[in-house]
Amino acid sequence: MLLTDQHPHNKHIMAALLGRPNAGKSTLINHLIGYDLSIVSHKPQTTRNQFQCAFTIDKTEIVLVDTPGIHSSTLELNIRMNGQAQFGADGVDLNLILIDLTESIEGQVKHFLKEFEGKLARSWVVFTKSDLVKNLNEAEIEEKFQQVKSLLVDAEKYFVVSAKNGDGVHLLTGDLCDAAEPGPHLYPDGAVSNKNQRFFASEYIREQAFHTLQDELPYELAVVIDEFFDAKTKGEKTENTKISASILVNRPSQRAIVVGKKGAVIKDIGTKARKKIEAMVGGKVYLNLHVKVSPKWFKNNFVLDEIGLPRTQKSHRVWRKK
Ligand SMILES: Nc1nc2c(ncn2[C@@H]2O[C@H](COP(=O)(O)OP(=O)(O)OP(=O)(O)O)[C@@H](O)[C@H]2O)c(=O)[nH]1
Ligand SMILES: [Mg+2]
Repeated sequence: MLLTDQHPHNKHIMAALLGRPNAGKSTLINHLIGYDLSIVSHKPQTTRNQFQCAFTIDKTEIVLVDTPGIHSSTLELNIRMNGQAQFGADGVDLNLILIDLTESIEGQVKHFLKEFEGKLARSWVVFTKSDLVKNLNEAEIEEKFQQVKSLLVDAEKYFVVSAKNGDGVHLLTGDLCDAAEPGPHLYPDGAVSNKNQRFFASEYIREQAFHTLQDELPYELAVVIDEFFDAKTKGEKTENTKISASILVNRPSQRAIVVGKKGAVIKDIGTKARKKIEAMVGGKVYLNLHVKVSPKWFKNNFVLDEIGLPRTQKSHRVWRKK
């Protein structure tokens, strides 16, 4: 569809969701678009790449940018993740600053401002996880907002939401629709993201690794898709989608944990990830997983580029493959 073929009353707004790790950015996006597109876990730093997710309400298209949570680290992987959050906020109409009501407000905003001081466009504050706070009253929330405003002076207004039970979410979407400007939709044909199925396949494998593996291991692990063959119909026979992926770990001992006894752990990760990928592609998937030791992959320029994390201005000098 050509942009000029669109309905003359179409409206559009793009907003970046920003905040500390675990603030609930990806969960809120999934709640709004109506299914589990973005990966979520109770561990911080789950999201590594920024990407867009689109949905429409009447003739208004709302494009939300999911971003990695802002955190302090000198590790190249983490520097690039913070860079992704900045990149995600670049050129948007609005920033939604997500603040977890169960954590210290000041701590969250101060950390966040270290990366974003002076770089933010228009911002609204979204207090999240309201279902976890008992007897929340308006005066308390107003006080918290004033606390935020003392650090983030341009914050225009606030919302209180729960992505778990949907409380307050309609007020946010209502105001997003009101703030949208007349203009063409970026995703007129119903696509939901600027990332492809190959990207989400790698995310769904990593998500299961995050859920299954303990301690620091998920942070020392990356997923690279080696081959992705779409399902093809030949005559009456539809072939399965075939995916080969490598799970990279830092040390040989980690490889043994990810593989598990007689391959039990990798099999479990693969089965769960395959089900989610099948739901995404709408057909059968043959998923082949390998675990590879790639020492210090999180400092390796080649690997970081491969997983969609380009260098930032704060990047270290990093290893290059000769
Ligand atoms: N009870 C409750 N839990 C929530 C809510 N929103 C998010 N969570 C939980 O909070 C944890 C973190 O959620 P995510 O959506 O992954 O947070 P995030 O901000 O995307 O985190 P990063 O990707 O690490 O930056 C998960 O365990 C979610 O289930 C909420 O409204 N209520
Ligand atoms: Mg996330």
